[in-house]
This record gives sequence, C-alpha cells and structure tokens, in this order.
Amino acid sequence: MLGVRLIILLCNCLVIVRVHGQRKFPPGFKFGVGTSAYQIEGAWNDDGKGESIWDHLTHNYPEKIADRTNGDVACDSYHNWKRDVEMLRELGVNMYRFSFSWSRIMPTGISNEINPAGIDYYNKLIDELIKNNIESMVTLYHWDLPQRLQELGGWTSRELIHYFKEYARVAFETFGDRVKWWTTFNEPLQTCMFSYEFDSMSPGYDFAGIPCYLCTHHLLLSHAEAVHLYRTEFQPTQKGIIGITADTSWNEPRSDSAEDRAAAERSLQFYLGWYMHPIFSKSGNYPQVMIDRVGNLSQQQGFINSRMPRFTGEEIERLKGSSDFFGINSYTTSIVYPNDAENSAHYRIPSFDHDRNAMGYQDPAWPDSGSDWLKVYPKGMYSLLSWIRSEYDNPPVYVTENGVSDRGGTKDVARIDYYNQYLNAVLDAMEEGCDVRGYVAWSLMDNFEWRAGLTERFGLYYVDYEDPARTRIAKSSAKAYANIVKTRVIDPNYYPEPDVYIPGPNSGISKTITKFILIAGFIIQVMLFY
Ligand code: PNW
Repeated sequence: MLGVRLIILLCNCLVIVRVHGQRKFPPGFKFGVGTSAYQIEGAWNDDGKGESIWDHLTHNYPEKIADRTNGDVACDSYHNWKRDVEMLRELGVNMYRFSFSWSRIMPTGISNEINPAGIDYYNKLIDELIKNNIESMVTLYHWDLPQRLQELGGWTSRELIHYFKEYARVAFETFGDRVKWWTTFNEPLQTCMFSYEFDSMSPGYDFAGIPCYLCTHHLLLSHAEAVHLYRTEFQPTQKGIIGITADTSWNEPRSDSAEDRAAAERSLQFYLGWYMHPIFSKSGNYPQVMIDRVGNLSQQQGFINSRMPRFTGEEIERLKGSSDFFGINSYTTSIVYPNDAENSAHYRIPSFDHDRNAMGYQDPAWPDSGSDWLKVYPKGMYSLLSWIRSEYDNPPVYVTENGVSDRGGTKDVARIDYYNQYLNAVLDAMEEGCDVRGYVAWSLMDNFEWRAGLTERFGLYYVDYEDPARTRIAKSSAKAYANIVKTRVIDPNYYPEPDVYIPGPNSGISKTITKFILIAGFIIQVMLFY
C-alpha cells in the first residue's frame, strides 16, 4: 500500500509500522496500567487482613508522611474494584499490573494461616478482569511486608527466603489457573536501599553500608526460589510467565570524559546491575565492579568479610536465567560524575553511595513535576533501553512503570506531553532493535504515594479523597492514553478534555505567582536584614 512502510524488527512479530510518517506500535505490543496493593486498596484491617510494614510505619510514625495521611482507606479499591475494572475497560488496555497484599492473604505472612476473605477479594478481581478480556499481571511483592516478618528481621534475615517461597506457592496454587503473568518483586532497589540504607521508605532504617546488601542478597535468593518453584511445579500446566522488575533512573555521564563515563556506568551497575546482572548476564553473580569495590573498601574499613555477601556456585546457577522477561521501571534521569576527595564529605563511610563512588544531579532546565526527584528527560528512556539491550544481549523487555506526577487537577496537559515523549523514546529504542514488548503506565489512578502521602498524584484518573466514595474522574491524559492504546499511534495534537474539569494548584499562572511571591519575600527579608 502506498505510503506504508514496514520495518521488520524482531522475529516475534513485533513490527513497527509507519503510516504516512507516523509510527505505529506493533499489534503484539501490550499496553497496560499499574497500581499496587497498599497504594490503592485501603481496608487495612478489614476481614482479617494482618498488619504490614506500611500500616506499621504510617500508624506509628505519622510525621514521616508528608501530609500525615496513610493507606487506611486510600482509593478504597477493596470496595471499588468493579469501578477500577470499568476504568481499565474505558482505557482499552490489554493488561492490569497490580500487586497482592501478602498480609491480606496471610495475616502474619506465614502460610499456616490463610485468610479466606483475602483470597476471595483477589478471586473476584481476577475474574472480573477475565470477563473484560484484561490480563492480570500480578506482582507478589510491592513493598508491604507483613509486620510479623519484619519482626524476624525483614529482608535482612535469610529466613524470609522460605516464607516468601511458601507465600508464592499459595499464590500460584490459588490463582495460577487464571494469572499468566507473575512478577516476584517490584523494585528491589527501593525495597533494600531506600528502606534500609535510608529512611525514605518502610521500615525506614537509617543504617548505611550493611543491611542494603543483606536485603538484596535474600531478596534475590527468594526470587530464585519462587521462580524455580513456579517452573517446576506450576509452569508446565499453568503455562504462564514469571519475572522480576527493577528500577533505575537513566545515568547520563556529565561529560564525555573517561572518568565521567566510568562513573555513570559504575552507577548503573550499582543501581540496576546489582539485581539484573545475577539474572540476565552470561556469567551470573553480582557485577564485578561491585564485588571489587565493596570487597576492597570493606577490607580497608576493618571488616573481616565484604559487607556484600557472596553467592555459592549453586546459588549463582540458580539465579542465572531466572526471569522470563526483563521488567524495568523508570521515570527520570540523573547526570553523574565521580566522587572525589573534595566531595566525599557528603557521604557516610561506609555507605552504598561511597561504595558506588559517584554523585548525581538533574539539569534545572528539564521540566519538573509534582515530585522533587522527577524531572522530565525522555531521551533517558531511550538510552536506558539501549543500554539494557547491549548489556544483557537484548532480552524481552516490559516497561512495567513509567509516568509523571502533579499536585492535582484533571486537565493534565503536562502528563499527556510526558507520555507522548516517553512513548516516542520507547519507539526510538525499538526501531534500533530493542525487544520491548509492552508498556505499563503508572498509574491507573491517583493513589497513596508512600512517604509523599496523598500530595503527589500519578493517576490517569483523578481520585477525590474528600469524598467517602472515592469517586474517580477521567483526566485528559486518560483519554489521550486510551487513544494511543486504540490507534497504536501517538497523536501529538490530541489534547482531550477531562470528564469533569477540576483546576490544578500548579496551573502555569499560579506557579509563576508562587515563584514571584517567594522571590519577593526573599528580597524583602534581605532588605529588612540590612
Ligand atoms: C515507583 N526514584 O517507585 C513505585 O513502584 C511506585 O509504587 C510509585 O508510586 C512510583 O514509582 C512513583 O513514585 C519509585 O526516585 C520511587 O527514582 C522513586 C524512584 C523510582 C521509583
């Protein structure tokens, strides 16, 4: 046909079609949206659910949450699941990525006690999704560890390998006839580094240089055990796939100098290779640069052994190839340069960042968002996917999270721009041969954004937290995303109206006024001082 050019990319029918210069996502490419249990479900202690480490943190240390809110009710998806599925149908997505709350299924996390109401809840949700032709992509662990298991030491304890495997067994046995996509862990970096090294998640330790390595070690071994269990006892009959999702920002070298490039590469190995090298590299094990750096520094620091535990040969083999797909979550980019004597004072010693020996910042010119860590730099997505392709021999990749926050409102033009630009970057990577097979937007709806509470909104649907019914309203971006899913084309001129107009606090004008008031206030203070 005139004007139609086919670019054959991959053997598995993933073909980008160009129609009059517009690129089209291949027919086999899957679109989805994501959420996680603690962020949306609410009903924190209904019908026998046990306490999780996020219930524990928000109830006992409310001051650690930006607006002192918690996930007790959140979007109340425990009661609103039918409406959630209706929204998925409106979006037209192929899959829904959500997570199980471990302590809803097993109140203490231990499989001697199963909560039938928890099983019932997920059964109803999964069945409703099937009715609507939407595949479930279930994450077993999205950060809400049962509090009882935290009392055993959380992920710093080797015991958790056993408990996680038994939890996975119950999940496969109960839901595996209908769930064909499993992810063991969401974002081990946030689970281990930001929760143990730093007090920025839960359990919120502030213990540098040691527990993050223990947590990672046990988490990876738990992943391997759950995957082997699935592959030996369930996959042959249930015929699903299982994998893991890691996260990183893209690490862009500050300059083309060898030092800056090495720092960016080292940083990526610490953030992403830490988890994915043992699983996706040919040699297996942790990245050599980590083994060497943490080992040498530990010795200099007077430790008898490396602070990073070692795998046995058997464990290395068990981890190798233990994921059917490469799940990647990414939102932004960091510009990276080496640490040196002058700035090493910024780091605690020992610490993960000192081990990593790199520092990062973001370009102030990049557009900002509702989260201080998230600045918009779409090329980073292209660079990250290309790096994965060359580093791990082009594995099948699913972008399992990508999206942007704001502080409210339904006419979310900035979110439409973000998705258009980041999806174009995904297409750029695919055109060069990256085997990207799907994309999951974060998030279906506004939800409890961890330590930021309800202040940052990532949703395609707006959630009214003032309303006990937690009404959901399609934002402009929900309609734009639905259009991409339907047409498989990114239309740069499509800015639909939201279902109901709610102004955002960050409208361009109010932002400028806020900046003006802040600057004027500062000048007046300086004048008064002198
Ligand atoms: C992810 N970073 O976390 C989580 O999987 C979601 O639960 C969360 O709501 C979403 O991203 C938005 O924050 C991340 O600093 C948090 O690079 C922070 C970063 C990355 C991922």
